[in-house]
Amino acid sequence: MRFGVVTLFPELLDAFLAAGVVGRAVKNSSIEVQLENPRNHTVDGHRTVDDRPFGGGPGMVMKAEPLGRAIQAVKQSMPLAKTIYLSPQGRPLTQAMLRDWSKLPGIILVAGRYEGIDERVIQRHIDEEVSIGDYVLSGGEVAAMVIVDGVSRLLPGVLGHPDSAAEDSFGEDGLLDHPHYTRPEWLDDLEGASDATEHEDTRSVPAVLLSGDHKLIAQWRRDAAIKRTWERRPELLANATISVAERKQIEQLNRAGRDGATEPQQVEKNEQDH
Ligand code: 6GU
Repeated sequence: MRFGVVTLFPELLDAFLAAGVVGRAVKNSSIEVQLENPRNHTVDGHRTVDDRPFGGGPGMVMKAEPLGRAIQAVKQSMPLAKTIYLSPQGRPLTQAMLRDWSKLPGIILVAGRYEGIDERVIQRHIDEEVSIGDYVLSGGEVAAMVIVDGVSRLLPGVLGHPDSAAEDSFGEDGLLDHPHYTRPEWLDDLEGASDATEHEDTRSVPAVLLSGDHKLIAQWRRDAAIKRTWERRPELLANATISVAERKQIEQLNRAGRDGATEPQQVEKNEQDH
């Protein structure tokens, strides 16, 4: 898979492309990343990449010509790539989109800075505008890294274990992940540790995980994933792959949640922060 990233700050990606899962994917040529700086596509002495917005107002806008030339330079080396502009106005990113894109030969990611980019660049060069969430960042570079990471780890041979990507939270089944534990079996109280969990055992590991009974362990993990999704992201259950028996389990949780003393869940409307 080939990635192109068009950015005024290519150095922001250097450490990201050198470390961890993505770093390994670069080193073993599972992915190839071309960084292209619009600054290198200016023709004026000041190497100007931004200008004041027509119509007035605060902030600056990325100029069309250097940005357009940088995108074209990347397209030349990856003619079959999909070109994505990162902005809060875009379509919200999902795991399903990352899965689709992992089958493409190439992805060109255009990171804006300032108040935005000249709209004509979007009209001429962009296949899709994508947002990574309902908040505002100073530029698209972090979002570009999100996409490079999320797509790369879905490529064959990039993760160590072939099941690793399939067993993720938001894997094929659309559920959140179950909790994870490793050694030691018993964790002593630490000086200064939080007492916010006084009603929960934060020292031991659920006994079933030490039982060696793989069928029972798989069942516990499945239950835990469903319970967590129900508690934290109930709206995901509508599209999750769930058996009839598990649907009944969820209805049971809903009844207990309504009648019992547990926290009421919020399903109707998301909180707005203003
Ligand atoms: Cl993709 N870019 C920027 N600049 N801000 C964002 C975003 C993208 N997604 C959410 N906020």
